[in-house]
Amino acid sequence: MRNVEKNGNGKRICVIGLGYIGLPTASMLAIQGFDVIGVDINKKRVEEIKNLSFKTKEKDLMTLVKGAINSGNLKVQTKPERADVFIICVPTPCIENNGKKKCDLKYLNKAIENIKPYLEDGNLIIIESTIPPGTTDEIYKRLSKDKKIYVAHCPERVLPGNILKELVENDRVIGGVDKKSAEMAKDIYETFVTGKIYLTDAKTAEMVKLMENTYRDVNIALANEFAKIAEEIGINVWEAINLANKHPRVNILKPGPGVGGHCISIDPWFIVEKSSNAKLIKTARELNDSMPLFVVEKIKKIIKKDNGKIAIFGVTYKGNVDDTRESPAEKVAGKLIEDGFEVKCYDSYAREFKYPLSSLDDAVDNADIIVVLAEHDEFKNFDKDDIKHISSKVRSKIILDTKNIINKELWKKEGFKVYVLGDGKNA
Ligand code: SAJ
Repeated sequence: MRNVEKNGNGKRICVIGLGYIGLPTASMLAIQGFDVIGVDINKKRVEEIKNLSFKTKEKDLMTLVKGAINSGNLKVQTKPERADVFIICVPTPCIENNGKKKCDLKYLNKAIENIKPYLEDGNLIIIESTIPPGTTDEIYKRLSKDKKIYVAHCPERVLPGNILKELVENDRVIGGVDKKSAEMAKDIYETFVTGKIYLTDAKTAEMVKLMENTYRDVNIALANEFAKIAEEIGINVWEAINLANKHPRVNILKPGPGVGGHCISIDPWFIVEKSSNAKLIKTARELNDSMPLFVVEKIKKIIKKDNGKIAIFGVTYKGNVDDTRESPAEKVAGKLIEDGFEVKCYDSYAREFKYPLSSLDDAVDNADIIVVLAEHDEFKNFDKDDIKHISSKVRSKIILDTKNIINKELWKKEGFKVYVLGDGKNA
């Protein structure tokens, strides 16, 4: 017997795609009392959710999913069912076609085809996946030929690593193909979102989402360009950014080995795809993509040789997550291997990586340099004994920190030469 509480009003919601957005959203709705069908075409994923054996570094996600399943309100399966609302949370990756990057809508289109047989008059479809401006209207045109349906775009905004808190607390933007669609979607989100909910049209909502991630990408590109300039003119970019940020209207983000993940490194291309005016956006994207090679050049300048062993610390796309998609570490490691270096990667957070992962001891054994590429707490918290142990294994006591996170004094005390990306030491 399903436990349908007041918020659910007996409504059935089918959530398509149980990834890092779909699963928490489906669980949250189930906890609110909606009758939720979570759908994923990946059988293994469905089984892992059912028996709570999926892996996650996301705080409290397991507890939420467990609560949703135990409430009896969340069913997970590989096929959709008839429902009042369909929420689509499938990936929309970037593909390259004739040298041009564009959004690949194949999973979204497949999801639409899969729900089509179950659609009934009065149903609402909400697209959470990130999409180029105009996509929601096109989907509406396609589907409204034979059914009276409502369609809205409600882009997800949560930060991996802090998903559950942001899912509830962040403001949301909902764009409808018409006013009624936007209002119907608001009724759903309002049951668990404590932030404000703003209504607009679908194309504006699509663009807002892309603008948010593009703003961050361009800001990081500026920080990365400053890091390159700092290396050239011989100043420390971290100190300079810190001082510039003391200005009340300046907030420069942090430089690093590049921008990874499946959002910020991809979404700006969906604007470039639609507009020939997107020149700054394209340049920023290319600049961020150039950072892994810049790191490789810095490594070579520091160790002053074209061979040897490199120990990479951290291969995920950012700190304290297990996701390695679009990770700058993949490009850094790939280029070093191509150039003839022996590369060993250590990361206790990563789930899987393109190159084999090693134990800490194997990674640092006889290494000519340690290169930190992700800001995991583990690397920040290495104590005197950890560093002493590492120090006893390496060939050369050199560390390059591309994230400016390690306890430099402790490493120096153990005899390490410490370099930071953008420190201007190789000017
Ligand atoms: N990074 C830097 N310097 C910085 C900040 C980040 O180099 O100062 C790098 C990170 O190391 C990482 C990449 O940028 O490689 C992206 O990390 P992130 O933490 O900035 O963002 P994501 O990709 O994890 O999540 C973003 C968020 N968007 C914004 O903050 C505007 C999140 O709210 C979105 O929901 C998410 O994209 C998404 O799914 O679109």
